[in-house]
Amino acid sequence: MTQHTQIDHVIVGAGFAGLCAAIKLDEDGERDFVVLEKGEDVGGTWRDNTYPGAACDVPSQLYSFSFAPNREWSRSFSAQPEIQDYLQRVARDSGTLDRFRFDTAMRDATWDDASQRWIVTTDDTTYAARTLISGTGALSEPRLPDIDGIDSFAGEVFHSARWDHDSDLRGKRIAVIGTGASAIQIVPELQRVAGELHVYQRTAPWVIPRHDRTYSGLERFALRRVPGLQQLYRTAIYWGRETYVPVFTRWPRLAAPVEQVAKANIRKGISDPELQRKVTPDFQLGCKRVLISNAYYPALDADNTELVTDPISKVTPTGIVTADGTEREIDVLVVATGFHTTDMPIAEHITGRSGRTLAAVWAEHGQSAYKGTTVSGFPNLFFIVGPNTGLGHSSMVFMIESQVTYIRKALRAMRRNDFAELDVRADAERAWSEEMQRRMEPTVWHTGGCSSWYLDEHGNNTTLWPRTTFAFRGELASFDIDKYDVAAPATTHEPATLAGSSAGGQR
Ligand code: N01
Repeated sequence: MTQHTQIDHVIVGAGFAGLCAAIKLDEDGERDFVVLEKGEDVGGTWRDNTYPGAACDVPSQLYSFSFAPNREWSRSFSAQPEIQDYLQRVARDSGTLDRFRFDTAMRDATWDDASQRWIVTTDDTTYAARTLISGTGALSEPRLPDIDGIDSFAGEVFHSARWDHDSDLRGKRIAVIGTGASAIQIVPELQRVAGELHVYQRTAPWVIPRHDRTYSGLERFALRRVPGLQQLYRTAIYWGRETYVPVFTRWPRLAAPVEQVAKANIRKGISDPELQRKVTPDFQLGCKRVLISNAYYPALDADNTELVTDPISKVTPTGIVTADGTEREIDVLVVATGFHTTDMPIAEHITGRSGRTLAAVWAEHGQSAYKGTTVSGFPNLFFIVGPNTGLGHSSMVFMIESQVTYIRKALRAMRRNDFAELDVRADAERAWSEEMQRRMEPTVWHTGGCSSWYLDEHGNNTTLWPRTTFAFRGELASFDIDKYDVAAPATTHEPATLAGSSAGGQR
């Protein structure tokens, strides 16, 4: 019989989400946990996305944990190495790294009713865990395009999130498929070194200027030394960003002046009127993520770059053929085609009380989770960055901290009341998801005339949060146990009772 390692919590993923969970659980005295991380380091998406030009499009001051402010940011929008350094530093300083297992993927997690635990397997260990906390996020599994012949390409090919740094790109003929947030950062860097650069655009994105700058020595000194200054700066940026919410969710037409700014950005960066026309979006700003760059349009306008808007019909061993029959020969193919966002891969590996995987459950109506965190029939499973928690306008770190607060309160309720199980009620989860979809109706993500990774195959937006981030924080500020079925440890054969309250159903 397999030996099970008894443990309180298994946390999956060591990016911002998993790291935050580990630190805060540790702070609460919940020290019996392991963090399973398939990569070799902390950082998650910031460890994986090392492509040239990788940087954050959320201002640096907002892009850190509230409990671990970074006094060292060198510029207003940080580049990937600085963010990765920050995460490594926070992890080191937290004193929790002894419980991180790197190069260790979670294979499967199955709820076991008899022991009231998650049986979690890795290649070499089987854990029996009281709770399972997923911090794998929505942008971790690259989505490769389903293009005829792509496997036959004989040159080098890699996804933006799996950059091959051994590849010498100087003077090469390079193709980039995609014009999303990753591609617009990559293209200017490649244009500088490539012999020829072909950018394959399916949909032109909105790109506004990037107001990025290096902090002066005086600013850095002041941010480090003047009490409260950094917090003030952060707060000002936070509230500035929140003003986008009513525009995206209620009155998308208010974004018209920003569209004019974006069009001016096109005219500034591109001289050729035909190219200007090709890069002008045909949907409302905000429907897809609004991108920021000063370098993208000039790179497209450069002599060694061609923007290809004819659809790709196939890839051959030597190049890419478009619908008009033209074949462009290339040496390197960069696939910047995004991630599995509405079909979280971890869901295939989690089996709940009914014996069905989460992927099978979600396949029926699309992914959903109560408050983006808990799923009915999957007791003691908590998501961080779960369904409908994504943002287009502000920092995910704020959402992550809000969810971790909710999880901590759930764990405290379990300890206080000696509950072995918390299972969100199906009606509560359904009502939450229906409210999400009702709130989505007037948003630009539905009405803006684009197709985006925010929407699933049913046309539902199961990725973004449709309200302010402070509303999210408010919703998750306390643990609403009345929305949960609870159960006492089976060995006691006693029904669970809630200390000081009659709320909450019992199994
Ligand atoms: O991916 P995307 P990404 N044939 O899905 C195209 C975050 N991020 O990696 O628009 C041809 O946005 C697709 O075309 P279309 C951020 O949240 C943050 O760029 O679907 N083209 C699109 O142009 C972002 O939203 C930062 O018509 C195909 C592109 O590929 C998320 O990551 C930086 C295709 C995919 O764009 C994902 O961004 C970078 C096909 N078969 C990323 N399939 C920060 O700065 C897809 N495309 C924080």
